[in-house]
Amino acid sequence: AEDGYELWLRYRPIEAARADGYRAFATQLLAGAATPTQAATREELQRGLRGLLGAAPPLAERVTRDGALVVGTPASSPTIAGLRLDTEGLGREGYLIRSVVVDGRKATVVAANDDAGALYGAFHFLRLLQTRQPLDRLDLREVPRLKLRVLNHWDNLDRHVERGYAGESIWDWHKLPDWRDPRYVDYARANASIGINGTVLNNVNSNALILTPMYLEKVKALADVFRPYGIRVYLSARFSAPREIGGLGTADPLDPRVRAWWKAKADEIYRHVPDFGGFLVKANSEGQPGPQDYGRSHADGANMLADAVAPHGGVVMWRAFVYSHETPDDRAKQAYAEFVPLDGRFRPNVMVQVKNGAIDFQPREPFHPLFGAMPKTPLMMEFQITKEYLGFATHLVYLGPLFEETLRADTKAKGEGSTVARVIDGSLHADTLQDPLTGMAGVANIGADRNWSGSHFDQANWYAYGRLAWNPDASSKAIAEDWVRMTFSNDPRFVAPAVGMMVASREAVVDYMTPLGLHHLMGRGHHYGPGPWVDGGPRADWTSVYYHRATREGIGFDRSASGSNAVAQYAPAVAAEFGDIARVPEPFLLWFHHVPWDHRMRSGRTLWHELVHRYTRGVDEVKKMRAAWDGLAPYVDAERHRQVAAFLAIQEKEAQWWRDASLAYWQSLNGRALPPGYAPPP
Ligand code: GCW
Repeated sequence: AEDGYELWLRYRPIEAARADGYRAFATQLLAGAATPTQAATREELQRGLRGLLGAAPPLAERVTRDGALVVGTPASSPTIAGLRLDTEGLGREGYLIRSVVVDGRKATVVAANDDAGALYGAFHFLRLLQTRQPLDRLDLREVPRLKLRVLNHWDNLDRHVERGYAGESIWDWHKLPDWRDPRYVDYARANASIGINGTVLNNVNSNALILTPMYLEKVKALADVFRPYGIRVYLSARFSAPREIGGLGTADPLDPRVRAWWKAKADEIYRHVPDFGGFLVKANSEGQPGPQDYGRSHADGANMLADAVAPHGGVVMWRAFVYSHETPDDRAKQAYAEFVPLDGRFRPNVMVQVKNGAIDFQPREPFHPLFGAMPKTPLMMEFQITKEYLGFATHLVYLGPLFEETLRADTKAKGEGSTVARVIDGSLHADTLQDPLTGMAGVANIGADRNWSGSHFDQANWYAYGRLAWNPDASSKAIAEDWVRMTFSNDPRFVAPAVGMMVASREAVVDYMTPLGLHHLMGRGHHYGPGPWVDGGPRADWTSVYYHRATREGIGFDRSASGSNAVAQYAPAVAAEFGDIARVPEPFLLWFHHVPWDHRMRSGRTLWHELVHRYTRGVDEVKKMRAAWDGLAPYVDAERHRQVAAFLAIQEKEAQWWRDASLAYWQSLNGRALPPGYAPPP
């Protein structure tokens, strides 16, 4: 059935007219199987080529025909050793793909320094066929720009995934360690195919049970499945674990008993999982325990854990997503206020993991002010792949443009061109940080649904995340095109419209949910559907009115010098731009300013008219997406076509709901009519 289980690794037969051309590049396969990673690589190539070309090429020890495919490392392959390729600078994970001549025969070589690189190169070679690229004259060289490319699973150990919209968790803890669901292998293959090399198994709102012997057996079983695919396992550590499962009366990071407990715990984990990656920690945020409970800093907490894993080569990913209702100031300012004073105080095996924006995974946020502001601390990007605030699994929203927009944003921390991508890849602060850890985390959208992600198009968000973690300067549009070709069809009549839908979908959701810098106006708690009227309750920053501040006169959060002055957390050139109502980019207008309804926009419309226009434009865009998808029926199997179409119908209905409910609420405050031409539907 076309249920989406195979993701982008479908390997369906290449159309007959072109298949022979490709067969000429896979007449023999030279690939070892001396290690588990080599075996996995060879198996993937055989599976892929069998599917794409009808038969896997015969295995060979030497190149004896034109069209051989040679995969491996100088150590695993005498043929590759003989080619004396320049593999310097490729590291463990980089690779070359080259058209070469071996003993007078034409061949394609996928070469790396290490098995992991060869595995990634093999997936890349398959992708060239899957996307119908020419294979003559190949000269590709790929090295990942970030060292740690990890998924964060918000798994609660009971099959429930916090903010998961794709069914239950794929981690079947109850049946582990003895039953290893074959799906774990497919999960590892999919991740390896896009270069993901780490996975944090459990929720950042962590349950200390994961650190008990019973669970460590299960963690070990998963790590054993993932290891051949170059994927390391990490765990979210609950800061109060020494009290909860360690029998200590305290979790104070400076208490020697606490330090000894974590050291022993780390040693125990490494006995189960010798290549354990390390810990992810959410501390002193949203009620989670942390070092501040003992008057200690984030650095004290992170460094204690870092010291425990350092002898084993482990790392600590310490989250900067901190906010607490005790802080009366603008919530957007808290992370910067707590972390910038700690710059330079973290151990080298600590990374501070920063969400893309300062609030919380909104459809659009300006880049987080911490990027560029901690030149002595490695900062890791945290994106949310699961669409908590973007319509869950039913709304088609391709997140590639969102990720790309953040990565390309210019922090101007060291003048023009100081992009967020250059902060996280370490190049911007090379003078203050030598060979730092680098990385990106993505909050996974994966669950036990047959299609993994809750919808077919949400698979693209997992895919794009991986590709951008490998190369943060990649084009989200080009990635969408690869994904469409691999997942659906190479027919140009399908590719261009499908990519067009995806690329337009992000701006559409911004328009129909939170245009012009509005944010956090979703229903309380579940975050689904409009709730700009949400007020009252336990804390101010769980209301919508806190964020939009709309009155009869105007709307928006004044974060300029006359307001919370959050703009001052950016580099001066950026602060000057964001803080000036005349210069702020309009997509961030109401993020940074409280603006009268009659404010004149660049379009010539008043702010009120512009808002109405944008909400309406968002709905219209979804209508266009629906129409485009209807026209694509001839190129897609009925099963997937039908589900996408049904979800788009939901999205259109709900885009209209967002628009109508939001506008009606704003009208209840400003008493204004809808401009002519924007009347509500009968
Ligand atoms: O996005 C918010 C979510 C919480 C989440 C928190 C966080 C894991 O609403 O569900 O908790 O952020 O990132 O820690």
